[in-house]
Amino acid sequence: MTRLPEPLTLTAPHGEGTVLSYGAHAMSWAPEGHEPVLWVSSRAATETGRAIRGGVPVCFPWFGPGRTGEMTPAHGFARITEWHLDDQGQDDAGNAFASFTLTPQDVSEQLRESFPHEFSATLRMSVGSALRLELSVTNTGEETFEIEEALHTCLSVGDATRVRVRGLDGVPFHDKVTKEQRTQVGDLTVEGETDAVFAHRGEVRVLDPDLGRTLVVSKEGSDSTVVWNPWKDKAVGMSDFADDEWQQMLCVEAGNVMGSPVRLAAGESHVLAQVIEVEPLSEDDAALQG
Ligand code: TA6
Repeated sequence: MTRLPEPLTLTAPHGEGTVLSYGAHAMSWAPEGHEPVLWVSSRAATETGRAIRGGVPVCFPWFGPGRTGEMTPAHGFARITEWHLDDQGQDDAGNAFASFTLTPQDVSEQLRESFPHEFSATLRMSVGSALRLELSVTNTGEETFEIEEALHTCLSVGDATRVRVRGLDGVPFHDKVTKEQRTQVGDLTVEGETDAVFAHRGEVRVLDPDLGRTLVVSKEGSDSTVVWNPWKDKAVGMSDFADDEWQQMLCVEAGNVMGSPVRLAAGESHVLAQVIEVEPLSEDDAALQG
């Protein structure tokens, strides 16, 4: 294990962020005039070889233990591997961006055995008044393969027990806590350990009465939306969670996981994107939480 690389700072007129080449890991983003939007644990790993708790881990080429339920490391090898910075600058809209690539040659031989395919992955982070993350995967080999992927976005919230996630009403989901198939009714609220994989392609809005803001989370090329909060009991058992931090975070993840893998024939590519913007909380929504 070695110390993490220095973060790359992306500075734009309407926002600023930081990203590591290790895992192509977005670590921070704050739009002009707002508090930081991404949460990172105070006990997050500071050395390579371990996943970083918080920011936006890139889950690839599998999610969690994979569809076999036995894959290691959890969430694949991309987030614990050094990516190559291959471009950075300002785009025509004035956003600051950086782009990283990963190929099998960058992955340790041992980890590569779990996914013996030729691929090229690119993670592009763009910051300004919005945060845009794009994971593009190309099958550069001769054989068709399937992947799972997710942008495991950890949002900073004032109090997870008081936020409401709007946009999932009526959406079916797999409850990873109870192992049940269920359907969401109304806004999602966090009343215990929450670990849900929704069959969902649209936008969600995270209403945060304590920070007085709405985080608008939209996406492209994604059939799964994952919502996760470990709650206090599970967080206490995680060394990279300070005991009370679970209440200041909520993961809302764009992905293609479990029953919605991405299948790529030779030469095919797929892009998964997530965009986060900050809006003020409406008076009606603020009143909801009292
Ligand atoms: O995205 C939710 C989830 O799959 C949960 O099941 C939980 O395991 C979380 O990811 C964190 O995973 P990690 O490997 O980063 O501890």
